[in-house]
Amino acid sequence: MLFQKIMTAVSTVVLSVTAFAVPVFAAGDRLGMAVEKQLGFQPAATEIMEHTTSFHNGLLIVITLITLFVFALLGWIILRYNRKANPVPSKTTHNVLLEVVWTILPIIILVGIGIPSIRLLYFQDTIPEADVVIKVTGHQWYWSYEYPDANGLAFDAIMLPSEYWDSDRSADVQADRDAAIGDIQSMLALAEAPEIFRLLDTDTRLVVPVNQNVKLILTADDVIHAWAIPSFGVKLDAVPGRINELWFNVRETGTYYGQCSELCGVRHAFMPIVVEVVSEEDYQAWLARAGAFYAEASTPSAVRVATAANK
Ligand SMILES: [Cu+2]
Repeated sequence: MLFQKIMTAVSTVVLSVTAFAVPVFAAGDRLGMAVEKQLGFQPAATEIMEHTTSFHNGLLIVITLITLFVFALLGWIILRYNRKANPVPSKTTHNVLLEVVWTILPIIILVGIGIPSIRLLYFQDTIPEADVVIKVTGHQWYWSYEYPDANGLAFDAIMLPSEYWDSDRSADVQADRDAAIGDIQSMLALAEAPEIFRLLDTDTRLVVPVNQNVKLILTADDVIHAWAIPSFGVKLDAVPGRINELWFNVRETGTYYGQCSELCGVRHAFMPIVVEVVSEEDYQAWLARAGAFYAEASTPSAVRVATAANK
């Protein structure tokens, strides 16, 4: 029968699409960034993202079943009750049982979705005891970071210019590019020069220790920005004159990328976020190096004045 053939075809298509979307894809050896031909989310680097991914996958099954059910009902009505197949229509207007079922069933489904959803929201929103606190400020169009517990260590993170990737770049640009890579390498004490990515890499990186609770205090100094790292499962607005908080605890060392996620002006797309997650020893060593390296360069003037007044 034609109807059955159509339904089989449709369910095959929907199910195969779902089957592709459900697994958490391993992104090869590269953590924390989108990869070519990726389907679904980036691999989860925190417990928050792990819960978010499995909640998403569960919901996908629910909405697929509902869609198939509604589609089947539509098909059934179109084929079984068209004018040719059913020339004398029924005059029925009410069916108490049916009406009770189609009210109660959606309520049960919504409550079933709502409970894990609210549980996840609270898990994200409840900030645990923080091991590291960092203040993040959004600007048009870059991010700046302050480590209040590290003698006012503060620096800006500005996107590396796209011309670094031009195939016909001049010797000057190449020299700048090499210097930028060299700075990242020496700040992080990497054995090899890091690979850099156009529109994603910044001149400095936010550095945090692995397996520790990191709390970010977010604000902005001009318009609303949003600080987001997909593989951490965090995305929060940075609002001028307000303080927002988020937390994450990353399980694996590596480089993780994100971008400003609130339309904030013409260069909104050009204020990426790079987080380097390192071991506790590397973190302490970085703090010592960064303290000296960034001290004069970018300590906010208010901190410099306060420090000078205390001397
Ligand atoms: Cu922004």
